[in-house]
Amino acid sequence: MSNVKSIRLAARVAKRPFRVSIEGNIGSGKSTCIQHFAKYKNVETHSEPIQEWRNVSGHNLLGLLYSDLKEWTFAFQHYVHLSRLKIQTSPPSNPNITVKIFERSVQNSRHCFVENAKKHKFLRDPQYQVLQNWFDYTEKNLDISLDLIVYLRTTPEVVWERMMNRGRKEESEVPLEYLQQVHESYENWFSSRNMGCEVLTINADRDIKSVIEDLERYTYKILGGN
Ligand code: UDP
Ligand code: D5M
Ligand code: MG
Repeated sequence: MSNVKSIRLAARVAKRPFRVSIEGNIGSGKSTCIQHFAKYKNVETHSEPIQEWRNVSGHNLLGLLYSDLKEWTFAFQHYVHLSRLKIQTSPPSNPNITVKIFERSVQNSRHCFVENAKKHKFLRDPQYQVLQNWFDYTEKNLDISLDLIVYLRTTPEVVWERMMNRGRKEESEVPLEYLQQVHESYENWFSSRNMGCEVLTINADRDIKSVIEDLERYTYKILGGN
């Protein structure tokens, strides 16, 4: 149980758990780091539901995405949007939950992957506009706000190597260039004026032990303390 007494204002007023999104490039260590917080009884953790993306009524959407980004980005973004909405807005699993920590966010899809897809023409303009309409509607009508972002910042070469060593079959042909694009999109997103919440940046090129030590140091903040 954390000793955090004060969960920050926005979450308190909205009577919902404090929301933390763990962000970073593919292979930056998000899924590994998120497990670290599962030990707290007042924390609910959500890794990305990769297994769901691999089996949409028998279709492997993640595999299709990387087989042809131009053909499948539109469908993939719709499905990811649904996954992220469920995670971000679902009520906590029990009344003791005061903090929700999840891997990536609706905001990430919008400002990072979808912007990247538009820039590199994986989405055509009508498709991009349809997605923008969904994001606008979602933001206006549902509370998807974040209270803190933890950015596991990496260099593309480091995470490309990790991704290759991890050996997910769908990602086996993903070139370094794609991770460079995703990195640039993250950097652009986080350099924008109006993030809506604090961004805690951690150097995640280092070994996982050092990254976890940093996260330990920031536990109070990550668990909603001021
Ligand atoms: N990994 C690593 N060092 C780190 C973080 C992760 O070697 O500092 C490895 C980890 O064991 C996994 C891969 O890199 O094989 C990607 O980690 P993870 O799936 O947690 O990253 P994500 O893609 O979720 O950000
Ligand atoms: O992310 C899991 C995998 O899913 C990785 O190949 C990136 C991909 N992903 C996740 N979200 C998106 C969006 N919104 N668009 C395109 N691709 C996406 P990992 O970082 O390995 O945990
Ligand atoms: Mg992951």
